[in-house]
Amino acid sequence: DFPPGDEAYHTYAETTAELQKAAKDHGDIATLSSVGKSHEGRELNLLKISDNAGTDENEPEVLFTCNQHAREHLTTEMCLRIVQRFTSGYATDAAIKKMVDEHEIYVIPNVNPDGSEYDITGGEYQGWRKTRKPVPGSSAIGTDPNRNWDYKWNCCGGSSNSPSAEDYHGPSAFSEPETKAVADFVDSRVVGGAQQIKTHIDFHTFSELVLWPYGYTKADTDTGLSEEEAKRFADVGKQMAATNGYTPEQSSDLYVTDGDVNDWAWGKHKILSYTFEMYPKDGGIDGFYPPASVIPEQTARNDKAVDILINEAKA
Ligand code: 0X9
Ligand code: CA
Ligand code: CA
Ligand code: ZN
Repeated sequence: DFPPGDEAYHTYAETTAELQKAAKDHGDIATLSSVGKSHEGRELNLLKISDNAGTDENEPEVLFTCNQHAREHLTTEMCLRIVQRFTSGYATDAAIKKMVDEHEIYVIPNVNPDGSEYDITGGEYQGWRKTRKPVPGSSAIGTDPNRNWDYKWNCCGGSSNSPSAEDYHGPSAFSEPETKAVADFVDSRVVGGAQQIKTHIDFHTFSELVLWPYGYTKADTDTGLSEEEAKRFADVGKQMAATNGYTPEQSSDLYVTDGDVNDWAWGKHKILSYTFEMYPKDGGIDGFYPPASVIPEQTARNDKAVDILINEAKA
C-alpha cells in the first residue's frame, strides 16, 4: 500500500474498483475492458467513454495512457481524473457532454501495474521505474517500457543496452507484454484502413513539460514528419502548455530517446501523440513522490489541455 499520509493515491486494486464503479454507474457512456495482461498477470484496464459506449461509432477516437513508469503515481490519478470528469460530469456539463457524444475516449490508467505495485511494497517507496519482467540471460529485472516501442527501437543511442540500466530498451522491441498489449490495441483501431485514434497523451512525471516527437533525433523534421506536421505538433503543444503553465518543446530538446511511445504512435500511425511531464517542476528523487495533497490541484491543472487534445481529434 502507499506510505502513511499518501493513502489518497490509488493502488492498482483501488484504481480497478474506480473503473468498475464508473462503468457500473454510467453504463450507457462507459465500458470497462482490458487490452491484455501484464507480466505478472494483472489486467491492463481500458475504459471507453462515449455515448453508446458499447458500439463502435464513427467518431474520432482519443487515447490517454498513464503509469508507463512505475513510480509516477500522480499520472494514474490524472487518468482517474479524466474518467471522473467525463463520466460524472456528463449529465450536468454541456461541454463535457458534447466531447463525450462526439468522440470515443479511451483511458488506460495503468500501463505498468506490476511496476507501480512493486513500487509501494511494504508501504515504502522503492524508487522503481521499469517493468518487473526478469531479463532473459541476466540477473536484472525490468525493462524501461518507454524505450521498448517498435519504432526506431535502439536506433540512436537514446536507450541503454545494459539490462540493469534505468533506460534499458529490453531484449527486443515489444519484449514487454505491457507495451505489446497497448500497441496491439492501437493497431486494432485501424478500421477500413484508417487509424481511428487521432490524438494521444502519455502522462509522466516530472518537470512540467509538454513534449512531442520525434525523440530519436534532434532534427525538427525527418522521415514521416514534415515541416507542416512538426508545426502542428508545436502549435497544439504550445496551446496546451499555455493552459497549464508547462514548458512546450520537442522531446529530443530534453534528451534523445529511442523507442518511446510518441515516436511509435506518430511514426507508425500518425497519431498526434504527446508526453506530459506533470508536477513538480524541479526535484530530485522526491519529485516522483509529491504528497497526496497535491493530487486535486495538479490533475485539474490539465483539464483544459485535455479538452484541447480531445477537440483536436476532429481536425
Ligand atoms: O525518459 C522518459 O521516458 C520520459 N521522462 S521520465 O522522467 N518520465 O522518464 C520522457 C520521454 C520523452 N521523450 C524524450 N525525451 N525523447
Ligand atoms: Ca459514441
Ligand atoms: Ca469508432
Ligand atoms: Zn516517465
